[in-house]
Amino acid sequence: MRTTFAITALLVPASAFAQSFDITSQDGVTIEATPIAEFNEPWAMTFLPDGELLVTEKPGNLLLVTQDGTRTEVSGVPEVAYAGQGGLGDVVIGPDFAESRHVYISYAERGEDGLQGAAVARATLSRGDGDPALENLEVIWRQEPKVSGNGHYSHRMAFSPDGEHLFITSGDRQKQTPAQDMESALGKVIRLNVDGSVPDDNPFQDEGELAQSFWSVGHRNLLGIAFDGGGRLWTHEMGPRGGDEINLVEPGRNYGWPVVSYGVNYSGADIPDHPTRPEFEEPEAHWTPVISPAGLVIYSGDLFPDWQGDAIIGGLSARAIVQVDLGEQSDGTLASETRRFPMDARIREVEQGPDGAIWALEDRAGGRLLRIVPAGEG
Ligand SMILES: [Ca+2]
Repeated sequence: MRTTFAITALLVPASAFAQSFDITSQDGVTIEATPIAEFNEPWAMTFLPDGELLVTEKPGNLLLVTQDGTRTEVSGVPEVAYAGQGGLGDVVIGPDFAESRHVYISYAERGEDGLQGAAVARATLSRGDGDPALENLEVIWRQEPKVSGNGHYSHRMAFSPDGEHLFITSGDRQKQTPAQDMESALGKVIRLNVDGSVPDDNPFQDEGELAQSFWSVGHRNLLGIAFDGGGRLWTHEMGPRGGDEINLVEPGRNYGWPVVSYGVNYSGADIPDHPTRPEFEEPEAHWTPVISPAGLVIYSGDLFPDWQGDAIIGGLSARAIVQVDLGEQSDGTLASETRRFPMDARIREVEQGPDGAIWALEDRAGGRLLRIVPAGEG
């Protein structure tokens, strides 16, 4: 009988379990989420032009997923350093994907002496007659220097709206002070040409070769980066104990970590707030207690017309989807949390689907892919 039960369970399609559920924000807005598929430590996703998704799993798997949850493994992923916060990271498609089929992945890689660092590779996503594969994979960026530990790689990616440049978040690797060091790529936002070469119009031209790849400095752990409809670049980053931030990122600016923060160190030692040091950029909004932001999309769809231009952020410790208005606020900043939806799970990643639905990935083993629409429209 046991065998029969097991076989029966395997034959039931995943969609049979896809019971939609409603989530209501504290201000009474209700959304409806439908589970589409489950993953093992999903980390990032992106949509292809045909509406299928690429989903990464931190242990090193890349999956091609249809909107009804059918998954196919994509071969050709390089070996990743899977430990702690490290492993396979982000996935984005190239601006010219329709012609080139270029896919960019980020991941943690091992170096010598047990040291590790983030890397970004570009490959061609082949379909052909067989299973999907990454081909002609080429590493186009390596986070320098490799260091010990396996936290704060960041390695999230976004392309500029004109398709000319790739932006990569490079976390401080929990080493803090390198974020202010122009001879270290840790704690920076990186700007490259789409082939990985360094543009000659980046802001730090006279501070050494490595610094020529920097767009902004003084960052901690940035798990979200996105351009808004007006071409402005936004990132969020995790503070230490308190002090999560959303920042409008402009070239050549210094965002202050670890000299200033609205948080305090895990040791309990205070860190001066931003206004004490006007040479550093103030975040547009900050959170204490933290939300642990992961994943960022600036909404532009029609399903939630009132949300156009808002930032949608996954919250790990907040176990929520956090909506942030990006516009002139009464306190002079450009961002303010509007509402949050309690998801009863750590949210690792958010995306906007082709029809304007919001898609979210829960964190950790068994993390579900959720399709989210206004309540009653599922
Ligand atoms: Ca994504």
